[in-house]
Amino acid sequence: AELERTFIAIKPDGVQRGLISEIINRFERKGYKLVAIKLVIPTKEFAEKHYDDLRGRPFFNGLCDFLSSGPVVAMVWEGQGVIKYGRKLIGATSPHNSEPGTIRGDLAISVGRNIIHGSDGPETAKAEISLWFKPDDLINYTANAEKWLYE
Ligand code: YYY
Ligand code: MG
Repeated sequence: AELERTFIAIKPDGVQRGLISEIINRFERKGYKLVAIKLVIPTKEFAEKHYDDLRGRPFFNGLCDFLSSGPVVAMVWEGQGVIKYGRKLIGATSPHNSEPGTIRGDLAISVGRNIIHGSDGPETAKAEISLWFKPDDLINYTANAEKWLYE
């Protein structure tokens, strides 16, 4: 149905804590469609590109060190409203402010170990998807449940 796509990444803390399936499950059971996925250890330079808009912030260096410190699950999820609602599923940046029921609210404590990344708007979604994936990595297919998810 809807071709809106967002970039979602499980950061090294989420991977090491065994939360890959827990996080994927929340997007999957909502009804969103997985269109790309890979496990990758980003270089520091790549992490800096990903977080380019945060260059100059006091936590920038530590954040990029952290993102490049181990395996990351990089994904693209598709569905109606997935960019904005994906951020809702994730919760506020600081887990102190994330509501229970959200991924960060339920599963994380510190802002610097908040286990997941999600694009914050249509422009960043487009930029992040093309930074992390080649066009050929994105799989176009019809999910069986689509006619039960969309009118
Ligand atoms: O998009 P989101 O991940 O919710 O927050 P951003 O403001 O884009 O910051 C990216 C990343 O930086 C955040 O997930 C944790 C880290 N960070 C931090 O360590 N300390 C802060 N005060 C703000 C953000
Ligand atoms: Mg952000």
